[in-house]
Amino acid sequence: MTDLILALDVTDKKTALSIAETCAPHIDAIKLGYPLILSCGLAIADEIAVHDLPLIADFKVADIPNTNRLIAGQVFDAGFSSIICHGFTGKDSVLACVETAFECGGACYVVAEMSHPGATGFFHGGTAEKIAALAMECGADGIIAPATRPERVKVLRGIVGKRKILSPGVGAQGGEADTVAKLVDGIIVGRAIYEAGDPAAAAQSFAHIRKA
Ligand code: NUP
Repeated sequence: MTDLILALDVTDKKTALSIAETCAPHIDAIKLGYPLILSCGLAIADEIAVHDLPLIADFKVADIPNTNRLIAGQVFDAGFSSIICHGFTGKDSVLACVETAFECGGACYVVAEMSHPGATGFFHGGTAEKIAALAMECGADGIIAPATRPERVKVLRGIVGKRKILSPGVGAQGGEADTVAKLVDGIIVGRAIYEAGDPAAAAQSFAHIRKA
């Protein structure tokens, strides 16, 4: 069982609501990030919440502990169930997100290694491994690891054990759902679904990884 998480990175409110509605029966969670929230405001979370799916806030929070705490508080007040933060900021900043998530009954995921080609410049050479270990030390619920590099996901799995791995990069970035789904707890898919002529059918095309 691997979750299918829709990355709803559209900027038009009507489009976002329509895609959320048609895809809802075929997905396990919806991830909202800067594109939609900056365009429509945080309150869009309320309108998307009607589908009763967990909402993940992908703000990749990366500030000092006090600011991280304030950001995470806003996210959970708005009805999100999870937050994504960066880990390179260090233990105190990550702890601020993890603790706020815990206090609010939510979850916190730490970006261990990003999925785009340029990410190798900073995340390789031991950094991703250190961040994954830090995430575990801080009690995070899991990490974000790249579907574009299954071999790296395997390495990071060795560090996080049974804690969750959510993995973006399937489809538009070249990652293969079937390969990575076996290694992770959730795949995050954006353009391959929301840019499809029929987003619901595109979401449904991942049904086998949700059952496997
Ligand atoms: O390393 C990361 N890569 C990545 O693509 C961390 C992320 N959070 N994401 C997000 O996943 C990205 O911001 C987008 O929302 C989604 C992938 O979208 P797509 O490439 O499937 O369209």
